[in-house]
Amino acid sequence: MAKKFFALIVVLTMVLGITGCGSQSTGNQQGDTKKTEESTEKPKNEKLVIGFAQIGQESGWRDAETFSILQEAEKLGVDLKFSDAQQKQENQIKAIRTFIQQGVDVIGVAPVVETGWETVFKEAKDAGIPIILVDRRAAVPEDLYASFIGSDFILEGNNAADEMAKLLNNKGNIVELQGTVGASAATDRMKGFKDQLAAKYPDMKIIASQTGDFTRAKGKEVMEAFLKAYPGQINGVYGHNDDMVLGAIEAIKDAGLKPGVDIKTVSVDGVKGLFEAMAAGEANVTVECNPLLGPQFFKACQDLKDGKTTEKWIKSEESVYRAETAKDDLPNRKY
Ligand code: GZL
Repeated sequence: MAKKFFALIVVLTMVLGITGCGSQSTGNQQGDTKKTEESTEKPKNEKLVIGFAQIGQESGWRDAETFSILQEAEKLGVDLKFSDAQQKQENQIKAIRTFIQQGVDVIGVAPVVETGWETVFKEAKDAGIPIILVDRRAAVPEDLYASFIGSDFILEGNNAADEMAKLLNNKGNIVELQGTVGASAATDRMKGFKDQLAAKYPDMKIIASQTGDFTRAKGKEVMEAFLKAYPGQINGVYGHNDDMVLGAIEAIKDAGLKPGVDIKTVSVDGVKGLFEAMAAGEANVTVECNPLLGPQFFKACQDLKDGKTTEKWIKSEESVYRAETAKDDLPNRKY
């Protein structure tokens, strides 16, 4: 699935003249001047010039989000300057500074971690360029960003705990595969799950929790270690994203156990690969986290360019999907 998205991303980047992998798009050269007070107001009908500082390509979910941004930019004729930070905050900060120099209308960023953004966001504000947070939050004062477009990660964690309770009949040992340390999606999914267990499920226990950095490879590695450390004691695995649980499923099979049966799985995202695992009887539940944020993002950009205010939190609508309906759901899945 990720390979298909990646191929499509390559095609779209060629069409849009955008480069990735820790470097900037060239876009058009008109944006080389710094946005200053003297700059005249651009005519309203002029096309949007947008900078997007993407995290990287760590998961199928991330590829789907990038595809949605690129596809929507192409559809709307946006001059998109796109940067792939390869999961490094310093690359995202560099990209934001470049976008400021280019005088873009709006900067979008998916903050890889929550902290360390205040200085560069202030530089954008001083340059009169609004920031939109996409799919992850940043720990900055609210006046430094126009909107956060994304999910309620705490609710996702709550829902994941409720689903795990149903699978384990409210009793059992759980191991947790955390996302990137310091990422709001990881911090809040962990909190939501833990708070729900404390509030409703006294006989369910998290016996181990470690980061798999949202990647399939690391998810497999960490699950292998958990299986060695807790032989025969693990009833369920909770992953902050589907990709890490897809890696854990490989580890469970390598250990001679049946994923989805001997060890129940609950994860977040709703990527196609997880639906395929559920249809094969190797996974149990995915809590949807919608990555197709391109339309909402560029609508907010246009509103800001037109001088309108945007909601501080533009929430994504999401559901919970279970193995029982996976075969029927699969054809309708868009990522
Ligand atoms: C969630 C997003 C997370 C996904 C992961 O909004 O930030 O990052 O859940 C992705 O798959 O790596």
